[in-house]
Amino acid sequence: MSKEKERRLLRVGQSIHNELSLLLLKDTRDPALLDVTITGVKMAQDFRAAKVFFSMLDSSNKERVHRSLKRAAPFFQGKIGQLLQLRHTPKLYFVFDETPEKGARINEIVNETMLDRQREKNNLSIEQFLAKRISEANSIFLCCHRKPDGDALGSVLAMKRILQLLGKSSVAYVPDEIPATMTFLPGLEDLAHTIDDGDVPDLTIVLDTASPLQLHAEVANAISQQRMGHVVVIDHHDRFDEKFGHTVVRRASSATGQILFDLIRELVWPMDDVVAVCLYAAIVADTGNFRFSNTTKVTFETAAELLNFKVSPTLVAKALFDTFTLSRQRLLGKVAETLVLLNEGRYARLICTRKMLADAQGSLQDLEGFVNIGRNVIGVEVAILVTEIEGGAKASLRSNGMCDVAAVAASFGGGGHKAAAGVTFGDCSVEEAIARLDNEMAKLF
Ligand SMILES: [Mn+2]
Repeated sequence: MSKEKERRLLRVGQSIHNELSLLLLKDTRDPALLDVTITGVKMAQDFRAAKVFFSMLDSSNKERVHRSLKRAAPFFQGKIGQLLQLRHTPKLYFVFDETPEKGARINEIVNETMLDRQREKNNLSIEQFLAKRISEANSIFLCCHRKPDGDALGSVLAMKRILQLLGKSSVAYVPDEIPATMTFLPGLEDLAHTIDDGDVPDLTIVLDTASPLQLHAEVANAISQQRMGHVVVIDHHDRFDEKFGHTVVRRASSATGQILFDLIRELVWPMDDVVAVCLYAAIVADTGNFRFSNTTKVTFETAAELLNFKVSPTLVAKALFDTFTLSRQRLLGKVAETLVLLNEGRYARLICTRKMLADAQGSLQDLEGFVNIGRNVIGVEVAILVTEIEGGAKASLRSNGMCDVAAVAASFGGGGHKAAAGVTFGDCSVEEAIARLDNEMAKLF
């Protein structure tokens, strides 16, 4: 076997090892699998099969655990296939690890997978541990990322209501101004806009937030100074590297609202019309009204369940997606008029000048989504919106998935994904920024 192939086998094996460890922590519902540790993965030479070695703190019920793992193997294979995007998803064969010294190493490995120590001692799942923390807490603080979107705000309001139904009062801190699109959400009047410095909560639940950098600074500071009690993070962003929160419920769900819905089921939390509206809004917001690629069968099943409560899909969709300020509508007309197609109609460009903004009495927030005016034209592969800002310009770049606009943004020091990126030009006129962007975009074809 070549050295290169040997390395690849090891690498794939290690990735499967990591992903399976996380899946066992986060995605498994089977209580028999709670204290299973993956101790090693050995790939077959053709990459089509993998032997997965497992061990347990208490090996007396290893037969039962082995059966559970075999049953769950197709589920794990499916997840591994999605996560690693291999040409062939290897078939997983679970093998009990007989090596005696492996037992002694288990605690070490368990720590590596970020298991909460206390939960480990009590042999609770993360979710059970969360329920225990909540029932023990006398004061609970809720928050989410700055400039909350529908998922963040809906999740905070749903969590506050669930706690209330559990007989727990809480402080939900959202000091941001709530956009008109979200004022229909129930419970906004109970949000806190200031933090009481003297109060140290027992428990803080951070929703829909991948990193403390996304929090309001006063909350992030209080957390880093350990003034927020035990910190729980409930989130769906794909950021496993972030060491943030004492207890982390992070799942690959469409929305944080979806995770809360699943937790309600798993932990038998109460639910009412208020919780249902908030969760429905959260899911609709993050799936773009069931249009984005994160929309799955589970999304629709969850929505159907939520419609058993007093929820109006029409009202929620109209509020979130068809509610605009007058200035935005005026700007829409002005910006649409600037649309030009270049490079045989494959590149669409839109402009918004400061004068247009001033004439419409609009703000930069009004421009959200305008780049799609260009991208949605038949035949267009990439679109940009160039916006004149004080002392420079900025641009949003979108592609239909075939061209990599992140590379274009990167060439000007910007960033983003293949299909959506952004860049800011300081010290440069809007005309100059356009010329430079046109030049770079032309290289894509
Ligand atoms: Mn979200």
